[in-house]
Amino acid sequence: MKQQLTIALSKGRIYKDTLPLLKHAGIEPLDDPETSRKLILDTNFPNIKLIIIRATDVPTFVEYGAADIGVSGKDVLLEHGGANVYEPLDLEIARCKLMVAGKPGTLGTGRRLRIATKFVNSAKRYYASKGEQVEIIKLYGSMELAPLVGLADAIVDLVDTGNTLRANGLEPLEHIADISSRLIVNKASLKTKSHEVNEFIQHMSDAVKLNSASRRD
Ligand code: PRT
Ligand code: MG
Repeated sequence: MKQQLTIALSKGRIYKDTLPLLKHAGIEPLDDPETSRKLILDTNFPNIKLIIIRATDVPTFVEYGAADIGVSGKDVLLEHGGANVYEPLDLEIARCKLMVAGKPGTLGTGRRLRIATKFVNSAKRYYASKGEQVEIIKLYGSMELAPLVGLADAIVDLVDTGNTLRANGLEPLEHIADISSRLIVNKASLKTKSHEVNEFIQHMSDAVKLNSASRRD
């Protein structure tokens, strides 16, 4: 008898990029979270379920064992701080960069900067590591607006193509971290469901290798 596995995913780019990896492991959800309102999705494996939650909640569900496994952006893990979970695999999906961005010429004025971000902990850590005093303002979205309306001098945000910054007359100023999504695993599940969990990690690891090989072609 196979043990139950619950896998936590967020809608949007993480779901979209995780789906082909799951498919390589032979796992296919029986519903589409983008159109269905269901929060628990059955798969073609009776012992595997997907739960669909906010990206920032994934480490919490996995830490408390409400999900055995999750897929979480490194930005979320860094910001969450020491989520007590294993992080066995870089899935190399949903890649982007955590950056400081602002209007051209924002930096180097010697003035104490005001930084708007939803990544408060990561921003604090970054400026502390540089020994730079800044004032941080917590926002929950639309960070790009802050420098345009004088709320902040610069922002700390995720950048992928840079289109969002450009469209708002901003540019990347400093690189903080490369980001990709990670597989995270509940510590107890790794022991009590070790066969199922390790088999899943192995399948995903094979799928990542295939994915990166096909990117190089
Ligand atoms: O949207 P919601 O509030 O529900 O949650 P979320 O924003 O955490 O989720 P989602 O699905 O938007 O992002 C999930 C994960 O995808 C993030 O945690 C990152 O690890 C990863 N990821 C990869 C990104 C991006 N690329 C990205 N470009 N997350 C967000 N963006 C945003 C960025 O914040 C900015 O607004 O896209 C915009 C910039 O994109 P470019 O291409 O214009 O540079
Ligand atoms: Mg978003």
